[in-house]
Amino acid sequence: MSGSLAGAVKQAFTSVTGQTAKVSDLKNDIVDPYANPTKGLNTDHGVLVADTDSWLKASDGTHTGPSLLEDQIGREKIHRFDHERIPERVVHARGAGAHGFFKVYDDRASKYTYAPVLTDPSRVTPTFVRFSTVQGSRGSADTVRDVRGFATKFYTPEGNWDIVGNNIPVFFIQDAIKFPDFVHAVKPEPHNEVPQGQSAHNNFWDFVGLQPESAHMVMWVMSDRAVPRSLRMMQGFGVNTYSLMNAKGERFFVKFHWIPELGVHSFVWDEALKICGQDPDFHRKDLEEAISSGAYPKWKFGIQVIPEARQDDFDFDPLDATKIWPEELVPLEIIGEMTLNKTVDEYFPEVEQVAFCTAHVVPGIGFSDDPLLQGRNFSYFDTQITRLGPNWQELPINRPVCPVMNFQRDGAMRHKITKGEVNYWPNRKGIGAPVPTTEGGYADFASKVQGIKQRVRGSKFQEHYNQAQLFFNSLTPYEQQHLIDAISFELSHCDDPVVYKTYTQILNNIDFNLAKQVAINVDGVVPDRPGRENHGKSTPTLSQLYYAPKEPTIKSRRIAILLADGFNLAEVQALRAAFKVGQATTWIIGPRRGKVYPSGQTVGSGEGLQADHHYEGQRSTLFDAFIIPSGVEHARKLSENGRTIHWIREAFGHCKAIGAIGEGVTFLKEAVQLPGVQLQANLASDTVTNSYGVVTTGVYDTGSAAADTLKIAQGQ
Ligand code: HDD
Repeated sequence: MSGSLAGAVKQAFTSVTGQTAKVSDLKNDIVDPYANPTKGLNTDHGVLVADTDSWLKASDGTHTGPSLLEDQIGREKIHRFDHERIPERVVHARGAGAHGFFKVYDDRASKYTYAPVLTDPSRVTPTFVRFSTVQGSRGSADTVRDVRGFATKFYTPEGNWDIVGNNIPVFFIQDAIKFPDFVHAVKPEPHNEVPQGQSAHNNFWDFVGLQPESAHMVMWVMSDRAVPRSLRMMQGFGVNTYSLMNAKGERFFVKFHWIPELGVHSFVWDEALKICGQDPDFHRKDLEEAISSGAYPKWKFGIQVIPEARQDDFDFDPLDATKIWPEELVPLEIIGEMTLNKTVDEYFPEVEQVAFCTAHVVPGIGFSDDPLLQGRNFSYFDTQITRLGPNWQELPINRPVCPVMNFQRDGAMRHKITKGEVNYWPNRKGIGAPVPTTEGGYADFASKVQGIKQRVRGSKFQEHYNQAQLFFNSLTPYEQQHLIDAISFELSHCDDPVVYKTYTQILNNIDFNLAKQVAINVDGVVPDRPGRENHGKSTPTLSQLYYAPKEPTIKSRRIAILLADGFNLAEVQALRAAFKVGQATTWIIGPRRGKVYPSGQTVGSGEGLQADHHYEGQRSTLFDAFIIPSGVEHARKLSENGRTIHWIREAFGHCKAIGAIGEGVTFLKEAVQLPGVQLQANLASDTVTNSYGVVTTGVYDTGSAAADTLKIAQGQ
């Protein structure tokens, strides 16, 4: 791009600020039949259609008669329908996406890179993010145990930049050549296409047992990280090692991080399993609900940087994707943030057709010799050709917001029409036509390469257990227990003893107690001594707790108020108002979807309060917290109903926040009368009692409700 053209592009881009640069780019492609009604229904070639309900027939009026092939309108409809499906992604098939924007706080990263997207604080870069699960197909459930994809497209004036990351910072394999083997092993088995949306089967555990480089990643996938509460409450990682180049011509290795504003939170396994059936679309609905209600998901953006000259200074190889860079050794520098503020208008053209590519970088950002990244740089472009055709980058969601001019031409589904007599370079036209530029073009970092051609991996790539131990050691005791339970669940689903006996032996290289407990649970090989000493090191940044927001928040949390007829209306109104202030959403759950009647109103004829769901319509798993207000009749009816007792018992078992007032406390106490549970509950005064995370009070001052309720909901 010539200098003057580059300037004009930058100006055009920044004048349309923020996310609107991409959103407005898409405007011409968006059809809204409701906002601009056309005269009628058309065929694809624009002819008005009078009847879209009956195929053209040879009928005598009494009998239907044969359908005629000559009906071009019927044929067109069926042809188009027959070809609606495109191949789903070979991995990460199920996803949800949203538009947003990215900003850096200042220019501090300019010591590492000259990429304006990372250094110019006046820029608002439009982004599109697609979150995904890996194993399941497009129709699988959201809350399965799996890695989550976190792929971000930055539409910059210098071209598109994609970070195609995950919510886990490491990967199963070190070298891209193993990817087909790994994916075949984790996907449904070839003979019966089982299982869907999970790794709990022989082939996955067989493979990882024979491929010990996956040990570290297996720890992460069996931890709570793999059952996130929300796509908005997980970290994102670029995983691979990229490079940054600065204006002085120096090069740095870099890892990219996303840190969610709301903290990192997970389901307990039992909840995740149940939601797979109760609401398989839970995560994509949660994303849509948050953005639509104005609770925009936000992440801080950080980089870890290692100067090229320090590559050999660590006991791990910084180019090995099965290793993290511990933050004690390589600090995380927070340089910006991303907000998602717009849901998609139509799923297929946006979320299904968005196509990422690790090789999409902009000037100032480059690659490294990370052997996983090198293979990925080949694979992504290639897979889009199968999914979307060779002109996939012209699709509205994928095309850059800066001009694209070159001599790539033709191919299936070419959209653009390019003027001019020449489609090659060099050509007689020269300046004025697209010419390679000397200013602002992508510059490869000039580096010396030497070696002997051979199929090898670096010497530090041979060590597989140090960081698996580091991760396990860094978890809190309950996080460790969840991990032990998860591996036990998965190995219990493997029926080949070779598989589960091998894996319990692998575990003994990570932690003796971990291996012993799992082996006892699943009939594995119970060790009598550690397979390898535990180095005992830990680091706080690996536990989810580390990311808890500084101020507790109920923002975007789903709070259910459980009601029966005869409840205290003033309390419910005060609670709802308080939750609204805290930006939580409140849901009234009653005996019927319709009016529920407070004390003082006649059931069936009072003004009532509209319930969002009835007891059978939803389950406790779908909410973060519960409130049971006071009311004599209401509490009695709740106590008599098996389903409402189950709501509260299940919520209690899942360690959810539960609040109860007055007679509501009596119901709550009865419902959670479980072996070993001695709930301290306050029935007598307005003092708030907190026991097992259950918050109770006998009397509730609805006048000062807002402040109090927020404190209660935040567990203070
Ligand atoms: Fe990959 C999709 C993330 C290794 C080959 N990958 C895909 C997506 C994500 C990742 C988030 C979904 C993108 C979307 O939403 O459209 N993949 C990763 C991460 C990896 C990784 C974090 C390890 C660091 N992937 C990896 C390797 C290869 C691939 C080693 C092949 C050599 N990945 C693909 C693919 C996919 C893909 C086959 C399927 C659909 C697509 O690309 O667009 O090319």
